[in-house]
Amino acid sequence: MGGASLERHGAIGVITIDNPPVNAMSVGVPGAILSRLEEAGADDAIEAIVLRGGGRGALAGADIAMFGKPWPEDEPTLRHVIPAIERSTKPVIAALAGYCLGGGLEMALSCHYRVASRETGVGQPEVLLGFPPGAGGTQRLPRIANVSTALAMIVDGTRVPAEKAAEHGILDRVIEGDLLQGAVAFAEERAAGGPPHPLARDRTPVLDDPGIFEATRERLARRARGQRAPLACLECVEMALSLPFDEGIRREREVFEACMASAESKALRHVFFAERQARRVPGIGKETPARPVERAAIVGAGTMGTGIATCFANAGIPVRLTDSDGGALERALAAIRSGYESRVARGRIGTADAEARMALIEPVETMEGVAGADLVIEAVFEEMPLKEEVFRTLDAACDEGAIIASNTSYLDVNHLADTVPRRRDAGCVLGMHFFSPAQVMRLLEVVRTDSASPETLATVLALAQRLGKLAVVAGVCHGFIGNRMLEGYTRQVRFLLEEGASPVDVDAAMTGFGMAMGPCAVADLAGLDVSWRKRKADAHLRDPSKRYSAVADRLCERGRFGQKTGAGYYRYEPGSRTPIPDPEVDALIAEVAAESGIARRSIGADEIVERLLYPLVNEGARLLDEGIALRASDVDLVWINGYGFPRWRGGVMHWADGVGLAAIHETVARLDESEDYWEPAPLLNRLAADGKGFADLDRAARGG
Ligand code: T1G
Ligand code: NAD
Repeated sequence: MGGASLERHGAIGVITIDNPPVNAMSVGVPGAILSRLEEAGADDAIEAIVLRGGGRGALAGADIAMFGKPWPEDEPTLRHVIPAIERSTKPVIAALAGYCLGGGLEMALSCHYRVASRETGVGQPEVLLGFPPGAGGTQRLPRIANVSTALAMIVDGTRVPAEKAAEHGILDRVIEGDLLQGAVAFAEERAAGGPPHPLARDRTPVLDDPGIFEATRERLARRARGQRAPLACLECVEMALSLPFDEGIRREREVFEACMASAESKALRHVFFAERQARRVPGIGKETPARPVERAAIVGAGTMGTGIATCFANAGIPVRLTDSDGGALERALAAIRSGYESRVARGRIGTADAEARMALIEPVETMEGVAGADLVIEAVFEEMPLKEEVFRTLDAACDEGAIIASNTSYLDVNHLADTVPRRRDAGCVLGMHFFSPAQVMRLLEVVRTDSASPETLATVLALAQRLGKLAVVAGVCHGFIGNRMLEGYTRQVRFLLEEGASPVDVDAAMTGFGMAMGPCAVADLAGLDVSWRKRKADAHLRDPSKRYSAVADRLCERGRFGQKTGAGYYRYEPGSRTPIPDPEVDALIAEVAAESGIARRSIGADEIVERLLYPLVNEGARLLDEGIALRASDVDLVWINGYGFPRWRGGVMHWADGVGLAAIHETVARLDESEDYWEPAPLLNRLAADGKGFADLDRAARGG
């Protein structure tokens, strides 16, 4: 159990909170802080108190694992610590290092002063967990920083680096060198200066921009559709201006508690732990050595190769890029350069930084040029014979021990490993499935081949973190986790169109649900031609007895490949990405429906949502049963970070648990009677019969 200690440094009492790894306010910690505060207060030799986190110094706030669980009745909480700090007649100085977040920052804001080392980040990330700060953050921060700064921090949950925080008055000093020494020196100065020592509660908020609430409200209406917490944050900050301090604190707590009990918050907390759970991979432990990746190479400088090379450069890793088509290589470099130029123009990165990143990308003319790389990612066309050939050439060109990864979307990576037996036997082949645009999308599916060694996997997982990616491990199958599930989703889109929904109906239902984009708009953005070509190539494999919709094929036959041809499910004005409903498409769909003898009807949003999401749930259950996905929460992460599923709904499997698997099973079984592709997954049958959810399954797998 965590605690807190008190040490004397001359006339300064230093309280160190000790609850590794991030000094969260778990049961026992607030009580220990209170006791140390009392001791320091009673000690006449102490003139001022420094309060800091132990270890690397983080103060991560409330213990998230405790939410929704009962807090022992006689145990003090952070909300007892804060008034005790404010009552202290000796000045209390928060000394911050690493991260100071949530309740950690709220505690620091209640101190008389705050100092921090330069690499510290401060923030109120509560909104990302579905609630506003609940220990006074919404009332104190706007009294310390100006209102628009506080509002942005609380509504968006963004972290502010120490230097910026000092500019905003959140920190009184940024300490160079040893933090403890600097904090003690600062405390001595303030103690010598004598009272009064300022408290946030006594200050008046400064409304620096009178239009800020309205502007933020409008922004949230667009960006945070369907979510409650961001708006709740805004309302709480507004109260800092309209209510007396103590009344504001009371109201903040009410809003906090209501939000904490919401499905939205439950979902976001689920995602927080899911992200940390995803790093736990059977057979890989802290003791598994990860090899350093000092140099990388990418083969294929198309859409994906270009984005992946950018990822490496952004992470400071030298990367070689090659393509059999010299023109493609030139275009890739031009695209990367213009990407950086636009980031410079928008003030995201400095010119020198952009140049430095550009310099890390080295074009090479042949695949032999990848020699010396620790890891090579293949991103050529999605054709097995071509990839086999590329793998063989790479195997000959690469150093012994170098990892060869494929960015294939669907193909059998075990088969690819078999084409390079020596490297397969060394455990050095696997899939690294990036998502487009690779430099933006956070998801990386790490496809674990049967032969991949624990070291290779550990290396790639560590690399993913350096690249800023969220890695989810998937087994080998057609399409892995995400794309395999996608098939049922897009199939139902075409069926619904035939049955009477328009592209606008489908997209509006799904964005209304919270998806980042509707499926028809996504198809237009990604391009309809690639899957069309694939469907034509695989036509002989299709079961002719099963329902098939020709809607997408028919669009492609008319040259409607999506945005790139100015027309797909929608039409587009030249240079614009705004989808415009097109009567020609409506007529085309009606024609296809008539040919198939389908009577058209009007279809409501609820039915659209069910018809598109239930196949995801059903396929997700199959992936779990087959061991392709390690846990349901991994499936959630894939759909949130790769396919625009709303994070605040917790991912598709978490959402399904909320709907109830028995209810979903009933609908799936009913649809199965009249339409192909709906056969309930065995796992869905079992869980529904047992009255269980996917969370129960995950919990059992964790052994608790
Ligand atoms: N509570 C419980 N466990 C936490 C935790 C927390 N607040 N923060 C981190 N952990 C665990 C995490 O699960 C992991 O465990 C380990 O610590 C290392 O974390 C009243 C109500 C601090 C930036 O939202 O953003 O205060 O998986 O792997 O990448 O208003 O953790 O190893 O077993 O993420 O270095 C607000 C959440 C709470 C901060 C460190 N605070 N944490 O990142 O390591 S609400 C937050 C983070 C609140 C008040 C309210 C990050 C980090 P394990 P990690 P990291
Ligand atoms: P792309 O057509 O944009 O680029 C492929 C590049 O590979 C072309 O520049 C081509 O010249 C090059 N190439 C072909 N043969 C080569 C060879 N022998 N040696 C070197 N270069 C060669 O394709 P893409 O969209 O970037 O897809 C690449 C891979 O990534 C595919 O396997 C695809 O399935 C996968 N993928 C694509 C996406 C996506 O959204 N586009 C997403 C994830 C994964």
